Amino acid sequence: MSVTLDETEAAALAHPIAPFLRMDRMPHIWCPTCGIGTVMKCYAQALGDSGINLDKAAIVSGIGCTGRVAGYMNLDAFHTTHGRAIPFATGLKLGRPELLVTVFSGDGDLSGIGGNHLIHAARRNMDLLVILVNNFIYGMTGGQNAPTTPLTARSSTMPYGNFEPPFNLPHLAESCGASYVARWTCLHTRRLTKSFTEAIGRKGFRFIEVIAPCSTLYARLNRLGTGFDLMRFYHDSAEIRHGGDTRDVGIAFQDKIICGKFVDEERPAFLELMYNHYSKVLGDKYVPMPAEGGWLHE
Ligand SMILES: Cc1ncc(C[n+]2csc(CCOP(=O)(O)OP(=O)(O)O)c2C)c(N)n1
Ligand code: SF4
Ligand SMILES: [Mg+2]
Repeated sequence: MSVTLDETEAAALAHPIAPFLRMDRMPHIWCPTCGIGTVMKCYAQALGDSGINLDKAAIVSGIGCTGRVAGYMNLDAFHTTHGRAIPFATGLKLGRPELLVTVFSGDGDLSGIGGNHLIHAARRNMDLLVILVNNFIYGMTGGQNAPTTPLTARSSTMPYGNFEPPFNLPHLAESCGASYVARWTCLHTRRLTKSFTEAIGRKGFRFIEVIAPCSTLYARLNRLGTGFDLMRFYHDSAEIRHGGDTRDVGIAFQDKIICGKFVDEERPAFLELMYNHYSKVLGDKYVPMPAEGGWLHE
């Protein structure tokens, strides 16, 4: 039986995730078996599960293959400059405190060029949900070494294997002050969706790292097979350790991947701290930012 293009398009539009996506922007740019689309699908599903009004959700990405996500989501979306998604999102959250502001970007974007913003947003317990897709490499620009490339793994700029120690991102986020820290792979679609849904409902700096294959560059340079082979590897190598000590969750090349929710603490978040402080020192003179933004809307 042959399927026509019209039938394929109709089936795509009828998909439960379609209302969360800008279907007019499909097909997406990602390579077959790249993991980013799966992570985006889990996020869309979590938005639906959380019941949030989509007019109250905004998404901010930097540059990279993962950075394309903002452009595909049917939300108020901002595709910002490389490494600057977190400061942009911070400004947005301060100006429109009632919004759920999600940063969705890559390991290079958020922990390389944007690493300084990452640590300071965590330190402030800024009210942001940060989803970092870690494919161990700079995907979009040709597979250069990233701050997440495991020791000995090959990249286009380390053809004889990486000798720079990589970041252990959950530990970095926790030690800087993040109040929610989790890691999953894109094979763990149900757990990942649940984690996103849970984090949507929290305040403060919520950091979720998702290990996902760059099947075109990282897998090819390291002869790891196809994206499907990587999914099999995730299946065999992932170990779930809720509450695990983040000091022990660093990733070695083709070794086990510790997943789970590592941190979930109730701590005063940035907006709450700011409100309490100014209310105390300024009293009635303090006018907090109202919902729907401030003076720009008067
Ligand atoms: C200021 C600046 N420097 C460098 C680049 C080139 N650049 C674009 S994307 C990227 C790396 C993205 O890597 P990552 O965030 O891991 O995303 P991925 O493509 O792997 O999803 C780089 C270096 C740029 N666009 N702007
Ligand atoms: S280059 Fe890698 S990260 Fe980018 S779309 Fe292709 S598989 Fe995904
Ligand atoms: Mg990357």
